[in-house]
Amino acid sequence: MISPKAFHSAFAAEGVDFLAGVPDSLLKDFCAYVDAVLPPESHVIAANEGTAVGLAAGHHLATGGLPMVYLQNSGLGNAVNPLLSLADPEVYAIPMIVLVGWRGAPGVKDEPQHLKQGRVTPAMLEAMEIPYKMLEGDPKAAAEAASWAAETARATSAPVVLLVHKGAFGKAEEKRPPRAMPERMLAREAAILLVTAALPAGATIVATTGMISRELYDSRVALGQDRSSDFLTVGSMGHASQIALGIARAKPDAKVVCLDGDGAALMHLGGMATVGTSEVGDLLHIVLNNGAHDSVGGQPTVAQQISLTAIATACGYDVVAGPLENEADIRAEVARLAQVPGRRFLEVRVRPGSRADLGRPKESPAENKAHFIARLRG
Ligand SMILES: Cc1ncc(C[n+]2csc(CCOP(=O)(O)OP(=O)(O)O)c2C)c(N)n1
Repeated sequence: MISPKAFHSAFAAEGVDFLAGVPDSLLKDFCAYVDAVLPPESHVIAANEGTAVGLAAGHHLATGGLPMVYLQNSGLGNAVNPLLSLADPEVYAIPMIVLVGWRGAPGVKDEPQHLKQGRVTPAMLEAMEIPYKMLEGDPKAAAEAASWAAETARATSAPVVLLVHKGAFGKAEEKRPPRAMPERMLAREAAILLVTAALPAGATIVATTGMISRELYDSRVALGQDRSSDFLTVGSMGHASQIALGIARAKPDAKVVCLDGDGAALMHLGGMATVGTSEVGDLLHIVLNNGAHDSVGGQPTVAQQISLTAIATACGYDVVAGPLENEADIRAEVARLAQVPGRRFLEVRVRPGSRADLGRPKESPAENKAHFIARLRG
């Protein structure tokens, strides 16, 4: 396996002096290592993969340095635009090394949302005319790939990609110590249970990517509750609020709720401006803010350093509440917000972390969709 420390040192020796990216489960030990050892001036956890390319480009323009961008292949789509219209040699010709976690690589068992993206990732890179090499767990090959990537990026003044297989990285040699957290802070799953219990039965829930959807599903199974009003957004991180908005616009009589994550809300923050300025009668947007990308390793987001509620207010939501942490407050506020009309926003602060035995939905996305639309369209 590749040591995150040795891998980072190999790139540092090649002159890579700035990193930006969005965390990924396959890269989580590399992400955790760089998050622990690099000072804030040389590492940024970006809002989305496209903005990471922008940050890398700005760094190169200012310093001439060679930046690295890291991302999961799910986020390649977010990065395509600035890779092709900013960094591309036919536009501004910005050298950068792009480390891509290859979920859904052919032959590797993975979740449904990763299979197509995994299968087409090399073809996407070929179509984009970006040179790439694959990285498995061999440390010697990784060191050679670092030299190849740096030389090629500089020689062509363009992005190059390293496509990283599952299990390629060993454990992070250093990790940022866990954030101090009040003992009584709610777990996300407990908050989901409180919210669903306080909502009217049959409310239409659109849940975001990662553990929020998995915990919603598991809690329904454990309680023997109907799941046909839950849409589990297994992929397309950051789009749950817009899916909910699309439903609420088309179905004014439906009680529509978005269960969002802070990383997802930040990824496409502009969506809040669209919600806040849309003529929509009934949409409750709840962000479960744990200040982390918990689903892929717990790397921090900036969501607890900013005010999501101030953003919601400024975007024009009709009613804004929170941040709340306390059980009784959350129960009462969800029950109140469920009764008032308009675009409502609630921020709930929760602790990072999940149950070790958290399951995954047994239904496929197609089955989830079939049950969901049968109920929604009646
Ligand atoms: C476009 C895209 N980028 C990255 C990922 C990988 N990913 C899946 S869940 C997740 C973190 C979500 O964080 P947040 O919304 O805060 O929810 P939490 O996991 O903390 O509950 C990431 C980065 C993805 N699925 N899609």
